Amino acid sequence: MREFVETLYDSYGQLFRIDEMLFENRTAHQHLAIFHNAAFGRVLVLDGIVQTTEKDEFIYHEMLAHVPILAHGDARQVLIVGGGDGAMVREVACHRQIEQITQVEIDLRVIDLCRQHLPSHSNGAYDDSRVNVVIDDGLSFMQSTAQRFDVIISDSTDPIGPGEALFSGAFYAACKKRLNPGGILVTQNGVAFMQPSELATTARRLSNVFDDWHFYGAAIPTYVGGIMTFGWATDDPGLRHHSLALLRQRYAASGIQTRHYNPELHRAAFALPQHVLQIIGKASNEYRS
Ligand code: AG3
Repeated sequence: MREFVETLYDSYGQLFRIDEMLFENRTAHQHLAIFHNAAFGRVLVLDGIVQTTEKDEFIYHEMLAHVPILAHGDARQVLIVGGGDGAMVREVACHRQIEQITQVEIDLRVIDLCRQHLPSHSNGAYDDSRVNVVIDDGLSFMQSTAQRFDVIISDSTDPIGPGEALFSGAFYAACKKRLNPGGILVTQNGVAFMQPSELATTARRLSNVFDDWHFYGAAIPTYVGGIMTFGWATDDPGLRHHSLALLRQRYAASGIQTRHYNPELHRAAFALPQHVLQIIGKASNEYRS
């Protein structure tokens, strides 16, 4: 019996029994493993860090796709940066009004190996004619493309290795330039309790670039240690304060089927605990009384 121990943190982590190893090797960019675990189904690991599992991926992908798309209300052009496992493409493609989905992924092998060994993640979404895959570094793509987007989703690894550039001020500035008016950038931003400095750094960088920025959260079992925070950045502060009635109407009209997302949760996800507000520099006494 083999075990996988995640190496993300020095003194704490999670352990999976490897019931079957499906693939394990280096790609040109990183070490990649896909194995089966009885509790979580197939698990994708990059450079020793769990990226996604069959059992709990829906929480992450639904929250990172549907929150900005339904908040925007009329997204036509969507960009996914990273997301080589294909589940973000799958969730975005559920929205019928979207005309073009561009995905920029640095490592073609991630896409190919996940289509082969993790097929329920993309679930055929790469056959959708609206999807255009670009194999490139996310930062250099953002700095060179002339395209504009209504929603940009940074579905990245942690800021270690190939993912580091996607947490830079230069990346956020490039995203802002490539957003249409009323466009929204959302980002994978780590587990707040375990990665507070990553959160604080992103907060500072987003505040330098965007008129309105915040974070929202979701608890995802295999990103251990509490809620994961997602960065939110736009030039329109109203987009994170929509009424429940409006979100319900958009959700119903979209026809999407979800297992985690719903309009009530959409609104609630922006309510952050005091200790997280402190990390991002937004805690104030009015929340305490
Ligand atoms: N990428 C986010 C993995 C983050 C894991 N890190 C952590 N536990 N802080 C997910 C890619 C899914 N498409």
